[in-house]
Amino acid sequence: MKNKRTVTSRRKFLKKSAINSVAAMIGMPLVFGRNLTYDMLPLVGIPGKSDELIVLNDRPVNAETPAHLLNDALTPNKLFFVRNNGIPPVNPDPSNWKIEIAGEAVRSRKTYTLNELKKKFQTLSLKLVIECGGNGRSEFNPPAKGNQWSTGAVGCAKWTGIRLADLLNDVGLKDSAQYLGYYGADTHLSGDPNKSSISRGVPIAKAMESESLLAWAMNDEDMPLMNGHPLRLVFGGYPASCSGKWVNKLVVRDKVHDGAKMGGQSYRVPCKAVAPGTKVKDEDMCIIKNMPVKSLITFPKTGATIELGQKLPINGHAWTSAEKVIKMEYSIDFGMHWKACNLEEQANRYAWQSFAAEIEFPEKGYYEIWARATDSDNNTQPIILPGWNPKGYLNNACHRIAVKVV
Ligand SMILES: Nc1nc2c(c(=O)[nH]1)N[C@H]1C(S)=C(S)[C@@H](COP(=O)(O)O)O[C@H]1N2
Ligand SMILES: [Mo]
Repeated sequence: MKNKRTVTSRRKFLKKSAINSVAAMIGMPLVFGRNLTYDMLPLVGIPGKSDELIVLNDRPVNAETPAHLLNDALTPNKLFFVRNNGIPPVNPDPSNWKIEIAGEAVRSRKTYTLNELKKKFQTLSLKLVIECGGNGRSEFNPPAKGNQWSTGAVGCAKWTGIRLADLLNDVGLKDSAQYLGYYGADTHLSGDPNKSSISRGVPIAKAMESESLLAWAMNDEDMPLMNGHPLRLVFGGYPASCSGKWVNKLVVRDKVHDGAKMGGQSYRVPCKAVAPGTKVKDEDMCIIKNMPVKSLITFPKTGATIELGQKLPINGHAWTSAEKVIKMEYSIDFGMHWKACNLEEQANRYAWQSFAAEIEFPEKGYYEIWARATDSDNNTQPIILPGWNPKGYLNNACHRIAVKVV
């Protein structure tokens, strides 16, 4: 009992400003809002998000996009998936936002306001895919613990911000710089202010790539709170866990960053392939770097019915961490024969490329459409689950949908 009371008293009740901002979101007064704590935000759905997202967890919020809602060339903000490890900041203020650059490999620490970033550095926009390393986890057998993402922990948005390299060059790095780590303003699920929910990062070479961004806008709008408003990192081609949200501190390290979820089994896979179900020691696990080539059929929705003699148009997107996707194919006979799709040119590196095809079916019956992408490194998607790993990362198996021809 005593214990319980201490826990309760540590919970933070909503401040007036937060009550007002939630009320603004819902569009009506939150009458007993003062009785709510920060970890009990109202059940009105995920702020800024469509209720068509599939919610896998509400504490922390994790929601994915059904494949047929990813059909747009750029994923609309309200449909972009959400993967939180902790509790997002409430009502972060862009006009007061600061980011500190520290760590043992900077010449000297510096702090910038968001407004300074906007004024001082060149602004650019890039179309970049971010995909959670655990996307596709639900297909693992034996199953892997964690959010059971099917195919929808991925999206491609137009992100606007500055090059991370411009900022790091302005700060000045020592030769010893090896890794970039981030910290965000979200809080740990326990409420303990000294713990971060996640603090990952990327090797310094990735941080300095010209597509690595610190972004404040998404598809020409303010970024939704759930996607890191007002400032986040965006690293296409790497697991999205590297793309820190609500970032208020970056550290340039002279070794691999050792923040929360960098070690142990998190975002790491066996350095050498293991048999399904194998327990792997932490020291035999390696950090995930580049994400594999992948694609998704976004039209039609699985289960579609068409009449014999009609041509079925299909659409989707393909992406890779290699230079680009060079070939997209589909099969309607369970992988015995493959035909080419039309594949769009890439807007910029790490943007997804849309594909299309028109399919004719030989007779009435049940079909599956399988799709597979091949990238410029000559990697092709496998038909079944590739390399099983304990936490269920990096499933880039072909996407398949069902079609009935009547
Ligand atoms: N500060 C912070 N950054 C974060 C996370 C988080 O929980 N907190 N989740 C990471 C993970 S695991 C993923 S997959 C992506 C998800 O980005 P999204 O929610 O904008 O889709 O954000 C990453 N950045
Ligand atoms: Mo993730």
